[in-house]
Amino acid sequence: QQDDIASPTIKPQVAEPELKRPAMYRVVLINDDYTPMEFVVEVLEVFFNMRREQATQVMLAVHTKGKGVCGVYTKDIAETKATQVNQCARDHEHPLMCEVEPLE
Ligand code: TYC
Repeated sequence: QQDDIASPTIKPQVAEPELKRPAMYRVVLINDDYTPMEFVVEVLEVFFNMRREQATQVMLAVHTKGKGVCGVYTKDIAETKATQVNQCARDHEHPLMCEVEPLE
């Protein structure tokens, strides 16, 4: 009987702190031949809160390199931003494409 007390089968439940950081995702803009540069700059200003100078730099980087990062966010926010950009592009009849890719 004493052994049962010394080696209990019910372990005390100790709450461990949850300290994991959320997975992060890149929102990426893809180059194409038809979307006007000015439209891309405005998209970066409106949806990614960039100033005109930075928006212009990112747009030109996408234009020359083929794609470029607009920002890094948690999954829900990244997917919402990409959806908003793609919808806005469709609304204005531009082929601009925005994608989400996991970081790491
Ligand atoms: N290549 C386009 C042009 O010459 C501009 C552009 C830049 C389009 C970035 C899409 O993601 C893009 N008008």
